[in-house]
Amino acid sequence: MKVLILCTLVAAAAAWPSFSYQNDASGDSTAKRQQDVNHLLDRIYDHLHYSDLKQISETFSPEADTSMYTDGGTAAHHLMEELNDHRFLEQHHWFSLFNPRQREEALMLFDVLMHCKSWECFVDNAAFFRERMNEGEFAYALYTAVIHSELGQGIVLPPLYEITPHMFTNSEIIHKAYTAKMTQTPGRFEMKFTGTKKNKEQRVAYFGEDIGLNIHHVTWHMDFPFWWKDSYGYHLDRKGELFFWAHHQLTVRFDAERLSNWLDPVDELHWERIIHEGFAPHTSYKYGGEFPARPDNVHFEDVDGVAHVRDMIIIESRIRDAIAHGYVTDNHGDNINIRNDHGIDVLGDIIESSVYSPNAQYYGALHNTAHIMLGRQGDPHGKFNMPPGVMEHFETATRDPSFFRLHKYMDNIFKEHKDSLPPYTKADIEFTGVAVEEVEIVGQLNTFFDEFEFSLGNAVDELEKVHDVAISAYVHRLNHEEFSYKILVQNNNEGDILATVRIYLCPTVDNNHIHIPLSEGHWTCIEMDKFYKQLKTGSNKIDRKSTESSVTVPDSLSLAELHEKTDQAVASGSKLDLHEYERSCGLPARLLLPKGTVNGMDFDLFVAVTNGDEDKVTDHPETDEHGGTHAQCGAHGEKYPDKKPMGYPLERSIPDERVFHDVANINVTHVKVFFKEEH
Ligand code: CUO
Repeated sequence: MKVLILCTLVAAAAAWPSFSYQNDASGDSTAKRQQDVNHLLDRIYDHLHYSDLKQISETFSPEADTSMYTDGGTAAHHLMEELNDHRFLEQHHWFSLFNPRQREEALMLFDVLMHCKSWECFVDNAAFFRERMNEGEFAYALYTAVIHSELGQGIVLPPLYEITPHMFTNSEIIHKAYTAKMTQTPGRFEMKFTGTKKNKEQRVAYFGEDIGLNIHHVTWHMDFPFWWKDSYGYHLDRKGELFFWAHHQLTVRFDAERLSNWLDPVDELHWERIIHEGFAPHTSYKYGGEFPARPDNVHFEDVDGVAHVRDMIIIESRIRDAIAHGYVTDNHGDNINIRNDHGIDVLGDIIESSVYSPNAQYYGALHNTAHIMLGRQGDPHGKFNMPPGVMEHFETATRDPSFFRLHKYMDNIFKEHKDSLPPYTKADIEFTGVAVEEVEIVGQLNTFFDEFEFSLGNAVDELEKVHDVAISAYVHRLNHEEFSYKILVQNNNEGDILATVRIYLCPTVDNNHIHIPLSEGHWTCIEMDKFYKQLKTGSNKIDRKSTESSVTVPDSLSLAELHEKTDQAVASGSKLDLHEYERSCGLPARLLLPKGTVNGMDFDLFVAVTNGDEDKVTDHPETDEHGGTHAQCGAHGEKYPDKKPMGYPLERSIPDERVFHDVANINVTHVKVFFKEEH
């Protein structure tokens, strides 16, 4: 069995793309490719506005020259058959990735784009099918193909909240935008968080409804799609573990926001108990009406055509059984040992479930099915012909408090597995000769709400005789002052050594002001940063800025900025380098700190400096950027740049926290996070 796994890994590694050029095979510059993508996505619900693309869409024939594809035109032929048979979902209709047929259609186009040898083929097919396919399917296929095709290297995808604003904006604001357009009156509208103060959950709506967080979440699922097959070109390294870790971090962040707002941690979902929180989304589809609401305290209902509640309980117990046994059974009847570092990756694939699941027949798709079950509780038998719920779209799911209940539930299953592994010993976590002597925060851990504006230009329809007017929404977003860490490390070894520095922020006091010991609190720590550092002999001072965190990404460029920079580069023939914006997956940098409280919320800053030579996967780990957001989003097309389990060394049970206090290479410093009402 071991030999077989190794062979598979070697084969997958050989297929990884190089992702290393500025121009594609046909010589198209990054600027031109970026401009094509900007134009393809511009006013997505309307016909193409740019004459070159418009002409392509009218004259191009996807099957005329099959030598432009790496599969001899098989995918294009398949898609054309569906088109000619009039089987496509109509335009001006909602699209949900969880709808199997709609997903299949979007992936047929994705498949065509992934098989293009040149950018010309890519853009010709995109223009052709944009005019003929459902807009949501088209946008999904284009986004994922730009992310995963080598031809998309260097292209920045515009923020989805400006391409499909309905999925990110309250219905009230969208109505105001229409009025502004029809009355030709420019408008700038304040978007408030959903609900009223009568609902305690509204206190933390700023987190689940943060448009940057929504982008991180939806893009994570595009970077690591559950439908991904390695035949698309390469293997997504540690996808199952990343599913666990990225969502574990969303869960602990949400709980830290709750603590900041005098709320208890979120409780887990339970199939046989009521769903406590209802949700009224106040959000509408562009086409398809209002997102359905769910009242408080409903019992889980079977959902016609999806699953019985009983199925979910059975699947859960099969997974828990596997954890208790320490192995899963694959679809050939062979056992895969999960009581090791790799087990979490297998479990992630099983629980989501993704195509990587070794036995989806037996272990089902607990997470994906749960999203649909929760999305449909307002109309479980389809009596009212309601469109899918917010839980059935990754861009809207975190708005619903049941999202965090669901993910707490799955997080606890992952914890059951992590608790089944032996705790780390002193020898495991020690870094001989290395001591972290002091950790200091330079600056203040101060948070505040900022005001952010984004365009609603794409929310309203295009009309020939009605001119565009400036329409935007502004929202309040959690932000923080920039700070940096000063870490003094003594290296008593002879010569330079490579270190991995991991920084976590762990709440230390619960909502009743009871101290949380590390034996419990280790599971609630927020990952702040992870990086490699070469240590010279003697004393070392590490200065690391909050903005350098490998967990976060900077604010996206607006659509207008993206158009402007691109058009300038194309017009002047200059190089377009937007690489710092290339990854949209990653927590927005301004969300790095939880809100905290006015009087200061207590945390332990946990800094572990361990042996980097044991962790590295490349020769120059200190200078490799790995896309800058690798901690929870991996590195595109590359191995995850850290061999240790995600969450190391805090992810296993800690029955005796003295093990951590006894090693010199781990430092715990008490800090407070202050929320500034006036900033
Ligand atoms: Cu991200 Cu449930 O996995 O939404």
